[in-house]
Amino acid sequence: MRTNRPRVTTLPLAAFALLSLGGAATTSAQVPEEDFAAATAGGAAAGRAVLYSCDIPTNRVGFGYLQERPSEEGVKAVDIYLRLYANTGITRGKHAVHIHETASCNPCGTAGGHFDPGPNSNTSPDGNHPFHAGDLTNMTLDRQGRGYHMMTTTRVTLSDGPLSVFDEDGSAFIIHTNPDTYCPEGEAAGCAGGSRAACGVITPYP
Ligand SMILES: [Cu+2]
Repeated sequence: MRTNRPRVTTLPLAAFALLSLGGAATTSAQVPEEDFAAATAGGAAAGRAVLYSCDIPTNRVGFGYLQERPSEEGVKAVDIYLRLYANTGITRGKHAVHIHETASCNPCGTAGGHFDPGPNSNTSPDGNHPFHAGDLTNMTLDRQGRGYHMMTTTRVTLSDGPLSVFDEDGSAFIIHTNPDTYCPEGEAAGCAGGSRAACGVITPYP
């Protein structure tokens, strides 16, 4: 299987800036990946993850960026951007995306359940879904298995605090094989996306 590693990446900040200006949602702003460091130099907490295939763990299949918006609020807004490359073996269509509870991808099962800190924590992947802190929205891949995904969550933080993804054992993104149904009937096997297709440990960035 081939791993596609393009030379340029799409800068999430640029895309969000376009959105906030009222422009059409677009991910066309192409800048070198390294420029993300400059864009986050303002001191906002940020994170990144390199995504690897769960079937062939040496295959890099994409990446993710996270950036917390500076604010004095106890609950923060975190912008998340994910990209999956073409031809990685991950199929077209919708795929569940979550933050899982442990910074481990070898194998993907070691990422554990869904990130859900707090006194009522319930990390069961198919139970307590979609109420976990780490539950995110589906991403859609095109015919070649390529996709971009942007979302904003207020369920987690990157800075210190009770909702931080950088807790004692860290956190990881998981892209699942199937779509997330958000489990409308309650706990049902596979309702949160089933088996794991890609995994990326989230690390502070830069
Ligand atoms: Cu998951």
